[in-house]
Amino acid sequence: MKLYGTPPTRATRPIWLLNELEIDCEIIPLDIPAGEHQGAAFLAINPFGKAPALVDGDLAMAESVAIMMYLAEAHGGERFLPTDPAERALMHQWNLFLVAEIEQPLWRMGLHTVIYPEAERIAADVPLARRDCLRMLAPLETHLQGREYMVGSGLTVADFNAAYTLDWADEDGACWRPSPTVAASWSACMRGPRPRPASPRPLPGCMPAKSRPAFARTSRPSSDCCPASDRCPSDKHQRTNA
Ligand SMILES: N[C@@H](CCC(=O)N[C@@H](CS)C(=O)NCC(=O)O)C(=O)O
Repeated sequence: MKLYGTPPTRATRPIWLLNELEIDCEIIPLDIPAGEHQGAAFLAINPFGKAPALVDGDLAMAESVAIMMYLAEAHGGERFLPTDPAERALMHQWNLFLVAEIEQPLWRMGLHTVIYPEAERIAADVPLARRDCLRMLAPLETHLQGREYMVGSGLTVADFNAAYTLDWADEDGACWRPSPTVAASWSACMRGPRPRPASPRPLPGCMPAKSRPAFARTSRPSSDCCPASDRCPSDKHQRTNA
């Protein structure tokens, strides 16, 4: 089995699960700043031209959360998967919610602060994306009140996805800090036997590289919000990897 992509990209999601499930897999770095993900060799594996991608026998697939699900289902002995159909459905719901409703506005913030060429950035989209993200973080926080896990009574794929995505929100200028409830749920993942994979090198304009064992911070007042320019992902990388 081969997984293309390394932390801090979204490859972190499946790599974390590979580690937790102790699945033997070759991790193949992709030089995204050099455009390796757009080269013919990688496009033959993942026509989307993005990291991560997984190759397992005849299967070649993309999408970080879909890869996590495949790993848990095909190689994980049903670990991190609810057996109850209703709980499994809710795990899917939260996985899609995290990617569509939390990650997407975070990605918009990243695109329009550091990733797009400066001339193509739309500064006005950054506060809109931040607002959209905060609006969706609120029901997630409510959901976690009194719960240790996203779904049911144990860790599932959705918890690892949430820990990764919420760490990004915490890092990336959404002006959000995890409440103690979220922190408790999140730290269940971070405390797992296998720590979140750390970045081997900085990758400007992608993900926060920081790997932290636990979170105990409370929400900050909005007046404490930093301007996006002061909290861009690449800036974080510089500081994290310094
Ligand atoms: N929805 C995809 C997003 C993949 C994605 O955008 N990956 C980034 C790295 S974190 C990438 O390869 N970017 C290069 C590009 O967009 O050209 C997933 O979750 O796997």
